[in-house]
Amino acid sequence: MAGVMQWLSVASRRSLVLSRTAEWNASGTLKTVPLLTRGAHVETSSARIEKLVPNEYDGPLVKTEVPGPKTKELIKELDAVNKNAATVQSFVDYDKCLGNYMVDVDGNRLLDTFAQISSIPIGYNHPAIIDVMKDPANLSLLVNRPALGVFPSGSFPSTLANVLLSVAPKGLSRVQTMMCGTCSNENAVKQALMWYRGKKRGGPPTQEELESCVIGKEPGCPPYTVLSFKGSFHGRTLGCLTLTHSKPIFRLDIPSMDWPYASFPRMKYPLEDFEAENRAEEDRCLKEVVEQMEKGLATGRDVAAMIIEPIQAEGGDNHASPYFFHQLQKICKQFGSVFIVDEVQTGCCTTGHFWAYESWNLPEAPDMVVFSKKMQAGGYYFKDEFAVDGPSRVFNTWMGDPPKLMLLGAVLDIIKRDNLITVARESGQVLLDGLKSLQDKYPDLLSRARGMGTFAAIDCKDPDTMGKVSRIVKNKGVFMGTCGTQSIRFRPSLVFQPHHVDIALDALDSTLADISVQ
Ligand code: PSZ
Repeated sequence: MAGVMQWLSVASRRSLVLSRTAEWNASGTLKTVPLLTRGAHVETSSARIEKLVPNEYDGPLVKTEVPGPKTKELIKELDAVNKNAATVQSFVDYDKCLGNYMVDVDGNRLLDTFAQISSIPIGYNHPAIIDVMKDPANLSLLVNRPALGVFPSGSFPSTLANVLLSVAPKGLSRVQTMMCGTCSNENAVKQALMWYRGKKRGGPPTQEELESCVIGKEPGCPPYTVLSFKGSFHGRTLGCLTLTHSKPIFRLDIPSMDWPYASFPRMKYPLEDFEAENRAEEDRCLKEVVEQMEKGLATGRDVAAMIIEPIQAEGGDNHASPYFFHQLQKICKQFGSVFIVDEVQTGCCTTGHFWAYESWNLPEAPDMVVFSKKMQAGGYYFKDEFAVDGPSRVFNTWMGDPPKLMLLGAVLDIIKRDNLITVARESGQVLLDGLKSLQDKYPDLLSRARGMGTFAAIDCKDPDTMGKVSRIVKNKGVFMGTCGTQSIRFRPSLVFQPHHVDIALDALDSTLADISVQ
């Protein structure tokens, strides 16, 4: 009964959100909110919904089993070429995708709450992005990819300043572009290590250092380390793998650096019922961090930097409180280490803040903030004092991709124009309320509903149930991601509105009902 009451209150709160949306846009047209699937059960909402992406579809449409026959055929074809196609979920007809809807080659139209592993900022084929690509004035930048370290275009400095620095974390006045999240982390960490060594050395490198470093020996290659956290994901290159501790598949068979790690808090939910336990859990983890820092100093293996995700994403959507991050920043300051925050997945508004770390209200920003995914361009912001101390210390052929910055410029305009941070907050609230109601309704199947903005997740009873949920819900027209060992996660784009949340929750509800009777 309690569950039903909560569900009703969610529904009424949801209609409040919708009617407010209608108020904002008097010219909004009446739209239906269909409840998907073969056989077409269609629900109609009386609310007037303004679609943030013009002409977006009204709902999912499932024509075949998902994955369908064409997708299965193409998986075989791809696998014959690369022998690595086992992860492919759908082949996509990108011409037909729009807004929150992904259309596959079998003609199935799925509401996409995963948005290409959390990397689509304003939906598929948003007109603002299409316009940038169609503009003939941008053509030469699109077809000539520069080696940015040596031959950038004349517009590059102003693009960095106007686009990337316009959303820079407060106090981080410098930015370095890169090509993906992993290589951004890799170079941010390298830059932090160089800074730390330079600070310790206090002058130019010695001849002995120059000679020893090229064969990977001390003193040129110092035994300094970077601390990371259990459950983390920072990328899959040789360097970043040492910092990644989520799943065996990432690290199996790869030699690794002997660098320290500490536990990341494992919070109990609902948070308000477990305040004391959760604080004790965070203190336990902080103690491990301090022990590692002290051990490093005592053994000459200084912890030069620490890297952490605001919410551990791949590792299972693990959250910690602002207190935890405040303490980490303090510890880094105390030990003279660089505090690096990996916002590759949390950045760009999805949590209801432009950068997730803003929710912690730190006395000052982290020393470095890494981005990619929804930002379209990869890279990292850093405080002036962490700048490289000479040419070619952070360098490669492309060092980024200027057209991605043009896209980001258009994305940021839309984020502002359509107030998408507020949309992420509102949709996030509806989503979390709905997940909590489902958890009350299916207590044997679901637990630990959690989220910040639309960056949300819920745990399934076991890994097998997670697999079932993701498979069945897809066949009801909604694509949902997974993370950790048994979580369903939501990573929609920023144009994911409350009426999309309704569709996703209805599909999840009906999926859980199916599983309950199995
Ligand atoms: O399996 C994989 O390699 C995956 S699945 C999702 C990711 C990687 N996420 C990428 C990611 C991230 O979530 C965080 C917090 N930091 C770094 C990365 C690496 O970014 P990419 O994949 O762009 O190199």
